[in-house]
Amino acid sequence: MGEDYVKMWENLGIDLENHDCLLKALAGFYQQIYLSQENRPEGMKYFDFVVSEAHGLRIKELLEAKQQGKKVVGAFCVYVPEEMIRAVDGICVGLCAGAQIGFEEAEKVLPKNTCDLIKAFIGFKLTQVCPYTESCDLLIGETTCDGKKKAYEILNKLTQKVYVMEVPHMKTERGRELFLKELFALKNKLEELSQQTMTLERFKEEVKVVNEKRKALMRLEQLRSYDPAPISGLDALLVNQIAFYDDPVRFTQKVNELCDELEERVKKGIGVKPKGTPRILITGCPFALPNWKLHHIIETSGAVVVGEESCIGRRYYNNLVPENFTTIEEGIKLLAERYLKTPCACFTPNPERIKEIQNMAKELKAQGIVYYSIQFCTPYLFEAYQVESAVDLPFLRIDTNYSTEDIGQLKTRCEAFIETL
Ligand code: BJ8
Repeated sequence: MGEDYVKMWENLGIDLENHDCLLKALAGFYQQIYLSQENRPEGMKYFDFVVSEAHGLRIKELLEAKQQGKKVVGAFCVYVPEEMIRAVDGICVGLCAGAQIGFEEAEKVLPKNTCDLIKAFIGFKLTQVCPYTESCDLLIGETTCDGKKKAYEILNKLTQKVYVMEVPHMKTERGRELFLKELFALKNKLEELSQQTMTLERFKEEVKVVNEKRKALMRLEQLRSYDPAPISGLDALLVNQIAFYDDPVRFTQKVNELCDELEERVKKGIGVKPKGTPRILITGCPFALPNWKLHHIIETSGAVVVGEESCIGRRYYNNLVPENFTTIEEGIKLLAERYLKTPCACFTPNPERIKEIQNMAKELKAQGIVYYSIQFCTPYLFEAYQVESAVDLPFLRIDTNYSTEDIGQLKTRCEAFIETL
């Protein structure tokens, strides 16, 4: 990344020394994990570029937009509706973190038995390494799991920028009413922040923009159903991760271009791995950027990952918001319905998730399921039992964290599992 960004990072309050370590580590991992893959689609070049400029050009764009009066809003969960943020001229960025940075500092303020996703976003803040967090005018938290809920109190103490929306834990009539009221309250908060009143026209426009992004991601997923798989799980994961940072219109266009190329590959029978390579569906916790560990292990152990039942995956792009509403109230109601279809393990009961896994396994012709939970993530660890009893495929549970220490052991387990498929 160019020298000219240093001033920008300094102005944002980034700790340049810590940040430099992060960028160097990231570049090394990227080279080793991504650029060493064979037969990657040409269309991945754009996403490589986005990664290389994630802390540079994209931050510059955000800061320029802020100068024009736009607000940058950070979110940690796919229950936060980006359509509403965009409808008041805001820019939504995902802030979940997928690297073991600042854990020593984080463990001074969080219990040690907190999941790494939470430790990472608190650690990133405490060590001042995330230009996205530092660019945000508002951070939207949500009442999903206990760890996140309580961590937002600490994050607010550190930033004074956190707004928490209440997400129910049951999809009952009362739960739905609560969520709808929360979306109306969020609308007020966003209007107050942006000093703009949401208009019907703009809201409809942004619903369409986000729908188009979700459609493109679903198109990409469907292309992974072919054998040989035209794209690696690692590359598809990267596209899904970038969905939370990039400009949505540009991103959608690039995903569609990539899909055009993949369709050509499918027609010609070109794949990233030979036909007949064992196919894995991953289900579980989200893979925040740059968490590529499990995909890398699986794909260097003789299999290909063909889908993710995850928030960095189908939970994010499945289900669209109908676009034919005629009032803002009606639109928010449709938005609430769409978001409440997301089958997060923080809900009880959560039978929709099992159905989704079964559908995905069938549609993507998966031969085995890898159940991924981040250590100490109670909701997903608990749900493993229900999922395992309901699916009719070989099943491997992986309970891990962001460290590299268990890679050898996980690789041995994955190889043994894949051999049985
Ligand atoms: S909709 S999965 S993004 S809450 S891994 S922090 S659950 S202890 S991330 Fe999530 Fe929204 Fe649900 Fe998706 Fe807690 Fe588990 Fe940690 Fe987690």
